[in-house]
Amino acid sequence: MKLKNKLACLLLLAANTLSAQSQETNTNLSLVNPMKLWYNQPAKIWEEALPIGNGHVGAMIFGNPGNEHLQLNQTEFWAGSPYINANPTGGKEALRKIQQLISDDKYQEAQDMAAKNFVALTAHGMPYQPVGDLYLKFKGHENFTGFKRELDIEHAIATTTYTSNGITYTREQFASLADNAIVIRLTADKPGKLSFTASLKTEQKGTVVGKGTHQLVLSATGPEVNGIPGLVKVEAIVDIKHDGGTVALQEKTLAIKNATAVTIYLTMATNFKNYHDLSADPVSIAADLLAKAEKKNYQKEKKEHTDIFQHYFNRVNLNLGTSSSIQLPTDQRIKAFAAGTDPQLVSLYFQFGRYLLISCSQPNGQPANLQGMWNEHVKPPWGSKYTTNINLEMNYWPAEVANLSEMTAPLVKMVKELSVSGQSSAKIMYGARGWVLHHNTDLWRITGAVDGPWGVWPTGGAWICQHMWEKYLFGGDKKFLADIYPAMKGAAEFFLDVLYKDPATGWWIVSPSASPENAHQGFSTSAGTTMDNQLVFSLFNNTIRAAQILNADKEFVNQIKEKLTGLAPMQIGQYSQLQEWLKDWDDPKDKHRHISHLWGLFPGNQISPYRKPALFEAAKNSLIYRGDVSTGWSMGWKVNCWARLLDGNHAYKLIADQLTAVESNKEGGGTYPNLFDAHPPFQIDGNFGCTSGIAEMLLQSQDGAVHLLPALPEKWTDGEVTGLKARGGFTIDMTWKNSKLTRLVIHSGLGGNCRIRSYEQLIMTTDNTLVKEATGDNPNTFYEVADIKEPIISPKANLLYPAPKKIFEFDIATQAGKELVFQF
Ligand code: FUC
Repeated sequence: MKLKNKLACLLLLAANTLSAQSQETNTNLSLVNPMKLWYNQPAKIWEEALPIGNGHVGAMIFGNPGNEHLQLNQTEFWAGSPYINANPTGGKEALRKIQQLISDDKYQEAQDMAAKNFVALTAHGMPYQPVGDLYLKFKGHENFTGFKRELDIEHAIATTTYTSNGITYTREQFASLADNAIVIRLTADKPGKLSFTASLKTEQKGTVVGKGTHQLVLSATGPEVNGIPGLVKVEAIVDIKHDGGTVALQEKTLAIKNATAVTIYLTMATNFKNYHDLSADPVSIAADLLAKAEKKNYQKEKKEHTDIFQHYFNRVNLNLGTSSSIQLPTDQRIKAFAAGTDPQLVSLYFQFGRYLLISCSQPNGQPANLQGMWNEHVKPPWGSKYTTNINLEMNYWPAEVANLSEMTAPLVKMVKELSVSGQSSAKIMYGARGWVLHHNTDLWRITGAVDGPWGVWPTGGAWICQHMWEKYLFGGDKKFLADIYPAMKGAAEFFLDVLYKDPATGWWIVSPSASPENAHQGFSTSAGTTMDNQLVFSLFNNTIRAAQILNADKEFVNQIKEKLTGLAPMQIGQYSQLQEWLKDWDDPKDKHRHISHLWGLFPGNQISPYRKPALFEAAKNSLIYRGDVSTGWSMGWKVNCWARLLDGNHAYKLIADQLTAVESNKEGGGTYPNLFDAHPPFQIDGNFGCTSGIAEMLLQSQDGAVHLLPALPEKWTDGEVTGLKARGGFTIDMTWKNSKLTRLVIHSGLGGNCRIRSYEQLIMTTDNTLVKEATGDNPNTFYEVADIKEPIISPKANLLYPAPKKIFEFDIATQAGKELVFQF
């Protein structure tokens, strides 16, 4: 009570004065921090082009005055057709033999057998496909001045302007969130000066034909791959609306002459209904979409699109400081970032991650794939599909904390689908109940093992179920929990059936498996890897808690509890590292891009400085051994890990590593001129991973409290963030000056206790009654933390147990729908 009274003294503003204040802040922010990617020249390569998308259709825009190029995608257009890929030669007998071979340390034989009996006969999954390209040719516009192209990520509109022959031309493009169409508006600043031709091309098996006087229609079918027939049909329609002038069809080209303004509508649709049904009619869907979009005039369409986009985008503002660097084009800013004078590039990169998620992951669409939704290749890197041993999950790391929860809708749908399609792999390959997912899936929701023995990793289901549980922790929606619980239960059921009792230790482990894509002594195949132990531990815990909240399955819960207590604990090895494998095989010189054993640090919540500090120290040692510079997504993951290790300067260093300019696929990991992440090649996970990492530096809530500014780097002395989300249904705004928190707003969505944690030096208060030692327990069940087992520590380890930074915590009672404002 005493604490609360003291806190009440700090309460400065009543809730109803708040909205006026935040609005003022927002306006200021957008003035000093324009959310634009811009360039002084057209894109020469795809990685310079600018992405637009609405979760269904998308384009990469090159902005070339003489020959505009929009590379087109539709998220349901993939190779192949419905299939399952569980290797039928697997099964219980092969499984027992492989498990025995691993227990006998016969890894070569075990791996050979796993490859033969468990890897799919179709070898890989099906690749995501490009639909084609729209070209707009403007004769005589090869010579131009005053060129600028930009992507305004606050309005989700791409614009190109230039002057040619004394006329200024403007092109505006967006993938409408209001109607499922790409809309292109071309204008000239003098009447009748707009003349060009429009054509469609495709590398796919198909045709382009003209229709009437002002339409082009592309009809194509996806390719067959590895014996799976290509049966996805796509239809794209281009329709021209013009103010003044004429339009005529010349074979397969539309010729527009002497117009003043032209609006091009482009719709795309497929025959895909769901992962086992291709009975939709792309022709009528594409035509209906077109008719619907064209009912509105351009300005109305644009406004509706922007309004929907901003409903999501405007929830979060981030200001980490301003500098004159914003006067430079984006490609030059990336090159200059290492100089350390452009804090706004970090906020731009953060918001670009949010822009990308809104643009490529929408309800009723497909989840963001390895390239989000933007792919120009018929044979894309790794199939541009879904790699589930890090990449798919990383795409969704920013979704909750960066206030874009709705964007997880396609992931939730995918989990439900996998929980059905994965039953065949569980049964055929393991003779088990429930469902399993290995390290890849595609449009057809395959769940068997692919690629090679490293694909025999059956814990993908446990990982994506973690996202479902986390979604509940952030939003507190019990209906959602009840809806997704059967998928969590099925994932847990699989492990109840397949866990193997390690003869050497007596622990329940996953066998065979791998530590994603790393090898011990030259072998992928192993058992009881740390990541698997952490994943199954979380899945079991979360499923128990979900069942208890829903008052369901008491007997089942008891079964899980029994196995949970027998799972392998985390182990600290001879180099004082968190062991990656069950045995102490780690090589401190290993720089492998995956840091799978640190799953428990991030995205999991099993390693904390305030509970079992030995694990925290060992995780830190492991990360130091692994090094910083790596593939794009690996650096993105490390930003999050250093944030969780509460080292803001090291997290910032990783952001700088990730913002290293990369201009070709022959260079290392970093960032392309269009701010896309370079694995290399382009992979969108690095964008999302780093976006999440920036949020984790400012706010964490996985450890029993809402930790304010947990990993603020020295470079971000002053800043402001509004709208970040914390577990327990809280939305947090913070302002800090001279590295001290000056203002805090807690918006409570669900009510209940909010336990705030921060560093002593961060909050300017001398009121010691506020200081309360962290205990780790929390009355708010939403972010209650699981009881982690004591680690086993090698006698050779030399742990130092440095004292963690001094923190304090205080509890605040909140009311649902109310805001509390503190000024320090
Ligand atoms: C995993 C990673 C690779 C790449 C691929 C798509 O296999 O190990 O680095 O990101 O997924």
